Amino acid sequence: MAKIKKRDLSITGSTEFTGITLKEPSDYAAGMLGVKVALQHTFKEMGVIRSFRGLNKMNQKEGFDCPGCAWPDPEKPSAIAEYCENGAKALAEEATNKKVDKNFFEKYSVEELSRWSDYDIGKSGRVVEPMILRPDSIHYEPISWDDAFALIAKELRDLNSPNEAIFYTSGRSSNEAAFLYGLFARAFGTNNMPDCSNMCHESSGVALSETLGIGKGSVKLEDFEKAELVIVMGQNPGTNHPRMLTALEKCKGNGGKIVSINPLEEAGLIRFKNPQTIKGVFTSGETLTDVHLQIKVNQDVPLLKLIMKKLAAREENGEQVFDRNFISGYTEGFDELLEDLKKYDSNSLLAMCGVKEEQIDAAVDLIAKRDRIIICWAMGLTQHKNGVENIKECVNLLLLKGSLGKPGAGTCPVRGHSNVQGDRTVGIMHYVSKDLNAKIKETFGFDAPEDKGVDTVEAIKAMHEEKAKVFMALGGNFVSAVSDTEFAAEAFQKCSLTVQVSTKLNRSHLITGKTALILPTLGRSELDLKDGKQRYFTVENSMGKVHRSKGMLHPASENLKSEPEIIGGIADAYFKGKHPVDWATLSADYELIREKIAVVVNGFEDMSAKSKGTGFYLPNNVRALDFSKLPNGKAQFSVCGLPQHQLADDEFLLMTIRSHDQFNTTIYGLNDRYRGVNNERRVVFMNEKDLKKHSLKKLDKVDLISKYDGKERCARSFLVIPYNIPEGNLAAYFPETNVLVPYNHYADKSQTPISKSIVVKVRRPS
Ligand SMILES: Nc1nc2c(c(=O)[nH]1)N[C@H]1C(S)=C(S)[C@@H](COP(=O)(O)OP(=O)(O)OC[C@H]3O[C@@H](n4cnc5c(=O)[nH]c(N)nc54)[C@H](O)[C@@H]3O)O[C@H]1N2
Ligand SMILES: Nc1nc2c(c(=O)[nH]1)N[C@H]1C(S)=C(S)[C@@H](COP(=O)(O)OP(=O)(O)OC[C@H]3O[C@@H](n4cnc5c(=O)[nH]c(N)nc54)[C@H](O)[C@@H]3O)O[C@H]1N2
Ligand SMILES: [Mo]
Repeated sequence: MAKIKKRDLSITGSTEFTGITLKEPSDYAAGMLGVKVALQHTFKEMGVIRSFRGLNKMNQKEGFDCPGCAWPDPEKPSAIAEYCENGAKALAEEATNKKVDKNFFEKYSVEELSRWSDYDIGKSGRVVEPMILRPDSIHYEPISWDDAFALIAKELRDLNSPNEAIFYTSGRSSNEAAFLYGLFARAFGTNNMPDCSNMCHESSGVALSETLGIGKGSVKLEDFEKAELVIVMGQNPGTNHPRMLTALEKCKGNGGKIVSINPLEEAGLIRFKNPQTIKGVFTSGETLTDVHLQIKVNQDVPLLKLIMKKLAAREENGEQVFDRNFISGYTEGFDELLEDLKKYDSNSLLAMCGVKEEQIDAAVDLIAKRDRIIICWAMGLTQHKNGVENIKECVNLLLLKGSLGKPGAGTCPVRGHSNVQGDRTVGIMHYVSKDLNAKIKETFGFDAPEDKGVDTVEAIKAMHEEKAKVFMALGGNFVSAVSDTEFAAEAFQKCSLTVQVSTKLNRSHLITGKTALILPTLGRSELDLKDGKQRYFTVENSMGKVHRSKGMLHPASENLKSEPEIIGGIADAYFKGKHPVDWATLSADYELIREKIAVVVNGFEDMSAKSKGTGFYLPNNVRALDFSKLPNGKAQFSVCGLPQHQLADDEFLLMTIRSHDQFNTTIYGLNDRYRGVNNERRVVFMNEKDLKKHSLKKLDKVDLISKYDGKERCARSFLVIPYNIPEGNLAAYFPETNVLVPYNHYADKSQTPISKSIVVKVRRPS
């Protein structure tokens, strides 16, 4: 193969249009069309028999956990199907029959592949053997597992300090794999453990820890049946958590109400046609949202302040709106909150959020008269400069109403990846936990490092400054998922080694360090056999419940290893038997890993037995109304400021969102069915008035430009779509728009990128 000096890569792939057609946006989610689309995807990728074998076991007891989102399974899973359209697509993507092998890489160079779109890269199939990209080559070639482990061990040994290595995790790993990975990083000597939740619910974790003493939500699935009111903020459940619609439907069926707060009128929040009910199949389905507040992007704090002012005014007029007993018994900071609210002028708040006052009054009326209230939220709240305060303001409202620690009430940050919460619980974090370190010392006999590691933002910076040289990822697609694609790609390419433990091919295999390894692993749905016996993993869902997941489909190749085996292989090659942990034995025996988790991590005692059936809940102090870890033993009200955006007349706030046909950077297809867009991802949704103002017509071609700290960034070639979105706001899909997000602009305290409020201009290409 030809010697090369520099790989000539395309950092962002193809920007070609794919042939758009437009329809009216849908006013309902799911229905029989959803079932049809789900089966189309699985049949195409997996064939008919394998599709039904897989789908029948997904989210069932003794089956495997859906590799999609983290929404919990009901106590009694449906006998017909406990999965949604997008879960079926996630399975199709993982269990595809297509293979990426040595012939594939002989045929295509990394240079050539880098010019493909993310869709085409992903559709090439499952990686079936370990591959290496050597410094002098533009083609991956096979490598044996042992040689791959030895190479990683050597690179790690050559570092000047353990902090020159970074160990990233995406939220699909099991508890067992994540625990082992965290243990290895600490044994190696670093807390450099960024993870996808840094870009996701970190803002929720910070806000909830500071106000309620636990970085997780407090509701259980059954609370949706008991809730009188569910407020859904900054979340698109119809696409990203479709099984949540069943919970919302039950809430409505029991007389509950739903308020949605979103700049878009998402189909899933309007109406749900449950394909498993007669009503869903033969009628127009269940209307979900009672009041929709079409808020301007990032104006949730002004809206919540206005709602709380209106509630306080009712209370002053003698109506009993606040839960005074709860406030005096369990909280601190109530008077300061009320004092602060007085400083704001209601009309200015109203103008900021851009919602009609009658609608806000309708929501206030629903809130005033109810106390079993759940607030759900996702990326629409977390990915802003004030992401942490957005969530603290939600907590304020729940505290005023006493809507915590009782049935049908509480916080519900709706998690993303299927085990992102579990990975954090069992030790994937870049900060230091003294308790965890002490338990590790006691159990494994080594000292875990005591200096804070890097999160995703700091990881990019460290690689760019060449302070970190080895990057390893347990799943995910770091280059495409993080902000500032071009900067991140430069950072990656400065590394001496990048290692990806992956199922499918993605851009982080093409934009790489000088040497790159792809270590192919078993997916969730696949049979994991050891000495002829079927093994299982455990995962934690969005509501803190841990349960088993047991794959059963024939693996994509005989040459795959499970994640714990890969981690164990690297650790064993690195330590060569000179470490208190017997890595080879531990990584081969998941039961032994579970025994260790049970002693190291709080709440996992006896986990093997307890994880059977529907599993067990981890401890949650909010459910028990125990705030003893917080100042004065009380839940904390917070005084939050207003979001600050000084936009010029020709500037917009852009939110980067998911289409109905993707899982983060994995592109299932090119349609966004509910929003009426077919066969195209390079689109930007814009208000009709803004089109006129900028003399634009439907489907005009534009570039999107952001400028931060004097640096201009450009995302090329988008088609303008007139859409029901507030004036001054835009929406477009990620990861295509990640080139626009400056890596060094993020939420205060949580460092979550500002992916939902990027200041941009729209420019006609010259
Ligand atoms: N099928 C599928 N399922 C997924 C994923 C996927 O990509 N595909 N991803 C998984 C992951 S990792 C995650 S984190 C979740 C993401 O789940 P979501 O957070 O639902 O995903 P987004 O598409 O980012 O949608 C954000 C929503 O917030 C709204 N929004 C944006 N800005 C604001 C704002 O300022 N205020 C308010 N009130 N609303 C706003 C948008 O209009 C949109 O409806 O889904 C998980 N599940
Ligand atoms: N602009 C913008 N950027 C965003 C967001 C946004 O809303 N806007 N959202 C952010 C959010 S919420 C998140 S969570 C991140 C997601 O960031 P990541 O988690 O890093 O990205 P994914 O696209 O979910 O990763 C997909 C890859 O994971 C690998 N994979 C899949 N299953 C498995 C498995 O079982 N094991 C292993 N080892 N690998 C597997 C496959 O190779 C696949 O290509 O992106 C963030 N980036
Ligand atoms: Mo996420």
